[in-house]
Amino acid sequence: MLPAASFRPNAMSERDHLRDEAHVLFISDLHLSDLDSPVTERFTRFCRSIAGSCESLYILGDLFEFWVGDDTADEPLNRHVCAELARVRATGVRVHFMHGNRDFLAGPGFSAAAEATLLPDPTVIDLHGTRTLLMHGDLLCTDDLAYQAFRRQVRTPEVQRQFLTLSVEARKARVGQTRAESERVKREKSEAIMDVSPEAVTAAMREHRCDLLIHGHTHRPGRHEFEVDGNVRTRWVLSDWTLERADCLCATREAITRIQLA
Ligand code: LP5
Ligand code: MN
Repeated sequence: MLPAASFRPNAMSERDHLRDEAHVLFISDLHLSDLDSPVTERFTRFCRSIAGSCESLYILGDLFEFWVGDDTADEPLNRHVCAELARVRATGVRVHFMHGNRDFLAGPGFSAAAEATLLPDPTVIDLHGTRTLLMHGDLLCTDDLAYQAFRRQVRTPEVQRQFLTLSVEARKARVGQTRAESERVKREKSEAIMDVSPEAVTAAMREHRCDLLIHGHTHRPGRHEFEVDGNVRTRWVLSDWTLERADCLCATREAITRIQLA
């Protein structure tokens, strides 16, 4: 049984942590956008370092800066990322991918190219005996009403179908406009609104009967412990990957540890 609230300081080396077949790794928010960027290089090194050495890798969304359709799976960056994941899978590591708000159009074409299983958001897994709730995290930002309205709209099959009828170039232009508008609107939102709502966290953990939650999206890496209905619950927030920082969570049978990769 994994003690959900336990934390072990990062005393071992990154390599030691990654080399154990019972390890389960979690990453999110890499926002990969450029084949030649240092962040993509770090992702490549990460994939090669975990090959054959852990049980599973969970990618909890926003692996890509954006994914405008599976017909772009052959573009250089996308092809590289999918090939690296497929190589990881070929060494016996199960690769799971949950959509983020940037790459929710990754579908069967992505899944086949990366040999990754697509997970719904939310998903409950058995993590070494502990029921664990996995989410991208955006669904928990319930105070961000404008975003939740936007999310509902772009997650409808009809809107997606129409978007996918556009040329790849037109889709990218549309994403560029939406990104610019999103950045403009975000400047007017408070930090609190763009974080998860504690009530939404509690409700999700209650509904799914989980004492442990792992998510990304907010780019506010942390570990939060709180009590609900007399139980201690733990929420781990994954880090985004930038030039300055990147990490993964590593769950062994004994503990969950944050491994700094940058
Ligand atoms: O992404 P991040 O973390 O910076 O911000 C998010 C929320 N923003 C978004 C928008 C995405 O960044 C845009 C890119 C999506 C790519 C998807 C590809 C496929 C599209 C397919 C369409 C069918 O998710 C942001 C949150 C923030 O997280 C924190 O949680 O606040 O939410 C917003 O900014 C949304 C705005 O509040 C409302 C919507 C503005 C966009 C309006 C569209 C205008 C289009 C212009 C065209 C002329
Ligand atoms: Mn996100």
